[in-house]
Amino acid sequence: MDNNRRDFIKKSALALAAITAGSAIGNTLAPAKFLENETTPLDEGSFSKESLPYAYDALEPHIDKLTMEIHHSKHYYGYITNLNKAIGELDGSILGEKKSLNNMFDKMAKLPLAIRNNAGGYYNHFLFWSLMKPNGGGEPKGKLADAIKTSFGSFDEFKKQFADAGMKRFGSGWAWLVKTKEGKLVITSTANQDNPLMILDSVEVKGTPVLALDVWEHAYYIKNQNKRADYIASWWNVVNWETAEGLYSA
Ligand code: MN3
Repeated sequence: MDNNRRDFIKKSALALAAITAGSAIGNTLAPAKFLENETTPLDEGSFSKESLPYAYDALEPHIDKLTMEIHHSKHYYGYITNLNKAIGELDGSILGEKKSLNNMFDKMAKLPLAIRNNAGGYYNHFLFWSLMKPNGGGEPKGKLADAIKTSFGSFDEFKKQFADAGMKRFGSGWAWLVKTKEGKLVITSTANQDNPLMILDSVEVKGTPVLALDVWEHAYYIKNQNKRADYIASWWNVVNWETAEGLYSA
């Protein structure tokens, strides 16, 4: 187990808790519960279905209410249901007592595809919901803004490269801004529900997620049909840069 990665998940959950606790939008996403799931065995044997930290229509007009409702109440809840089922069916000796996401991501190469898809689906969406907010967008501030400028030349150039990563991901997957172990900011993408914390050969860039963009069609087809570029352009208007700054600094 890599202590940096373990620390990251703990710290990012704390950062999210601190950020959302201080926000005016109200939080029912319960990062504390997420943290608990990270640090203790799942005695109850289940990851619970958390509410969104804002209303389904709160991201309108950029992301529409029906998309958010189906995405959250059907797709996201489906990952959690199937994750719990897959954990229940797992040979206990693989994960041992620590049925945390971090332990699963660490041992992903040895775990069934159902765990990979659904643990990833659960965690990736948890980040995704937290990285959006009503009246979001604009530009990051402070250390993250400086790091983006150093790494990519300018915020506009970063946006272009990040959107490209989302556009070029063939089929379903995610675009990521990742802080590597060396502290570098790197843009990457993963297939399906894989993420940069999973120890898998197919995950090209490993590190701390700072931004997560879902480019599965279910994230945009109701409003944008097949036009992923339109969805990505809209998404910049709802980015919660405070959460991203918290993840970067954690
Ligand atoms: Mn999704």
